[in-house]
Amino acid sequence: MITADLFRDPSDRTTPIRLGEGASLLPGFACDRAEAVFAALEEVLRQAPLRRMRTPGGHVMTVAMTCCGDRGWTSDADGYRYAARDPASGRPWPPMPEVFAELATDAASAAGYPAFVPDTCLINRYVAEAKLSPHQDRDERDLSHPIVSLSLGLPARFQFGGRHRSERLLRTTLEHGDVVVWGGASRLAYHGVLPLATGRHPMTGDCRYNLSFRRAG
Ligand code: MD3
Ligand code: FE
Repeated sequence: MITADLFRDPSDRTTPIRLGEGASLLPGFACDRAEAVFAALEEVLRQAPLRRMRTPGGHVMTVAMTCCGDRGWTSDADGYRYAARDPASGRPWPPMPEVFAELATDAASAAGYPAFVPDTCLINRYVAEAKLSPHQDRDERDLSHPIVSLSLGLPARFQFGGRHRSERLLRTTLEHGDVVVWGGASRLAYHGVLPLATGRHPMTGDCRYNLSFRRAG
């Protein structure tokens, strides 16, 4: 068997599910604040519009991205990095909304990482067929901080493995309101998102958003 589905009881929206060493799925953790988070997201997107970035290898990503907070992740022909300004506008990234930071701190705490304070949020938007190939996130200065990830809108098939690309990938579905906290040994796990299936969600329409809260500086 190449991949395996993780057991989920759809009626259980409270118990953390262990995805790996240091990684917890909190099903529906953000459902009750999704409306407030989405309103704040729309305001951020007005100030720093989503854009499809170019990879150092010369491809244009299918996922559209933007950021908020003290710095933001960007990619272009020169490589990947965190920068204090939005290269599209030359202005600082929009400030991180309080509802974002509070959600990230609360989720990290529920997963066993007390006092997590993000300094950036990377916002990904997937439309049908958009995907993210397996990769590691290692551009942050101190990899002892976890990453907190929130899914909004259409569901996605998410895959994750180990610290080496050769390790077997497991799959799970990330749904609207789900939060995953990645720390410890899972912080350097390879992970990716399979091409998004067409659909419609009452909050987001034909797309999925993923917000990942990080401490990059
Ligand atoms: C596992 N985003 O932006 S979030 C990314 O759904 C990214 O948009 C995906 O991977 C998305 O870099 C997945 C879940 C996630 C985020 C960071 C991780 C999983 C992670 C870091 C280490 C291990
Ligand atoms: Fe990632």
